[in-house]
This record gives sequence, C-alpha cells and structure tokens, in this order.
Amino acid sequence: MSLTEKPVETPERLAFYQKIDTQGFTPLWAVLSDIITPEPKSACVPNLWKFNLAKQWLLEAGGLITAKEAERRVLILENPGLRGQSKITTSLYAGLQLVMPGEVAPAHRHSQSALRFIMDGAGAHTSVNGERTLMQFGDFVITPPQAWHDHGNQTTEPMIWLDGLDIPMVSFFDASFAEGLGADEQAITRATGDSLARYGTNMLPVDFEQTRLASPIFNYPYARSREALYQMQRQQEWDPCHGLKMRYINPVDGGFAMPTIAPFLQLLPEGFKTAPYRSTDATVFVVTEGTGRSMIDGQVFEWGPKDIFVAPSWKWITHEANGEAVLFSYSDRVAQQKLGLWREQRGLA
Ligand code: GTQ
Repeated sequence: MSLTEKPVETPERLAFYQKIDTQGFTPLWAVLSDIITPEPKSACVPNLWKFNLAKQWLLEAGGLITAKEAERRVLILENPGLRGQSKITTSLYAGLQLVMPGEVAPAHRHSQSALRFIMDGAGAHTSVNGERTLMQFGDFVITPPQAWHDHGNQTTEPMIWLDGLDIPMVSFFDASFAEGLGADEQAITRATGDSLARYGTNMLPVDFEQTRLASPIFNYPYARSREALYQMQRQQEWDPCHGLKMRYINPVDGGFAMPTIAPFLQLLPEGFKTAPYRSTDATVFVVTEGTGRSMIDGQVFEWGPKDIFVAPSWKWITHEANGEAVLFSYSDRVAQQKLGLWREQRGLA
C-alpha cells in the first residue's frame, strides 16, 4: 500500500483483526503510516513560561512544603501537548527548583543526568562527587548519572534554578535506578573549584583516563562563558540562523558536556533577526539576558529575562533580539547524534 494512506477496513478485514487481536497480533498495514512518518510528528507544542509567575508560585510552594519533605521542591514545566507526563519535550524534563535560606535538599543519586541553569539568587551550593560549588547567575552545573548530589542554601536569599533532566529518555529505556544517601549532605572531600582548575583550564592531569561519559567539570561559570561571548562578538561574525552559538563541551573528548543532554549558549546581537532553522532535537531555551521574540511554527513568543520557551522537533524557528540577548538552551542532540538520527535544515533568510 503506501506510507501515508491506510487500506480500507472491510468487514472481513475487521473480523480478522479482532480474531488475531486476542492473541497479541495486530496488522502493520493498519498502523504503518502512524508509526513510520515521512517526517517528525510530535505531540510536543511550542510554549513559553514567564519567570515572574513561576517565581511567585515557587515562593508560594516555599510556604507549603520544605525542600527536605519534598526531597526536591520543584515546579515541573509541562509541555501543553504532553500534560501529565512530566515532560517539556518528548525526551526531556524541565523544572524550576527553589531552595530557601537555611534549607538542604538531601543527598541522593539516580541514573538520570541533570543540568542546572542558575536563575535567581546567588551563592547557594550544590555538591557533586565530594566537591561543593557555589552557584551564581547563569552558571551551568552538571550532575552526572549516579553521582551523589545535594543542594543547600546558606545565604539569606531564596535560590532558584532550572533543572534539565533526561527523565523521559531514561523512562523510555526502563533504566531508572535511584537511592537516597540517608544523610542530608554528602561528605566534602575536595576543595571548591578543584574540578574547574583540574579540567577547565585547557590542561588535564598528565595520566588522566576517561572513565565516565560526563564532563569532569561540573560548574561552567557564567562569568567565563559570558566573557568568551564578549570577546567573540567583537569579530562580528554571525551565523545567519544562530547569531553566535557555542556548545558546552567535555574537555576530555570535545564532545558535549553530558552523555544525553546537549547544552548551548548563544548571543544574538542587537536587532538581529535569525534565518529560519529547524532540527530534529526539540530545544528548551532560557533567556539569560535581553528581550526579543521567537517565532516557532508560526507562533510568536515575546520573551524577557529568565523566561523559558520550547521549540518542538522539526518546527521552523526564528529569533529576533531587541537589544543584545543571550540564550541558554538544551536538547537531546547529543543522544540523537550518537544514534545517527539527528538532522537539521536551514531556511532562507
Ligand atoms: O535536584 O536532584 O527537578 O532528582 C528532579 C529530580 C531535580 C535534583 C529535579 C531531581 C532533582
């Protein structure tokens, strides 16, 4: 028959389908065009979440439950096309986490990889593999799979960050394991800043051997990434679709910083309007600086600082910045590339 049309359902055929159905059989030709589509067909839809509303509701949640009782006090950003599934895209999760002054989110570990993008407040900490890092606005922090991690806030201000996890991907593979440490905080065995000094200065320990897929750097400070963008911006070399877009890497092998999630940081110069672009990796964007708008699948989303928006797989997207703008983003590109699935297409400006 065809990849796009279904054969008619005659009474004889329907009777046959019903007969074989009882024993766990079903005809491919009745579903083929639904399961092998000529191009991506996703339930994920474009959407934008305003940070100010999220913050207000997070602080309200702060009065309802402690970080300790909640384990993690997080409001999940659910894609309107995927409600009830804890997904922002088909393969990825996003949530906004609040840790109030004096609180601890207790130590645990799981198969899922997590990234944090620091949104509000300054100086709370997260500990990973025995090292504590202090989190500042715009920092990109990694929790690798099965690494113990706990978060604490010894400042006087609430601290909010975005959590990006591969929860739906791990669920898809039925590969989830998780456990608590049984203590609020893990033991600190390394000095703050050790991993950045050791792995994040274009050097590696001479006999370093790669034993993990995730980057050994676990905090990529915004001060450094932003400074790099400042420097490069003076060159005035803009990609028509991306402005100036960088990816966060694992310095050991040059691949993406995480095995399942690809993180990016991009600068859009003042007044820049990007050419249409689409790719098979649905992408979560966080507005780090500036205001502007993005058109996703024909819908316009006006954004300002700290707003979060999502572009589904294979939908055309353009960005337009009013003044200079900086966007952080993450997607499953690294996983799709490893599986040979990833595609992109550039449209005409
Ligand atoms: O901070 O460890 O948003 O385990 C969801 C699950 C955050 C975390 C989330 C988690 C965490």
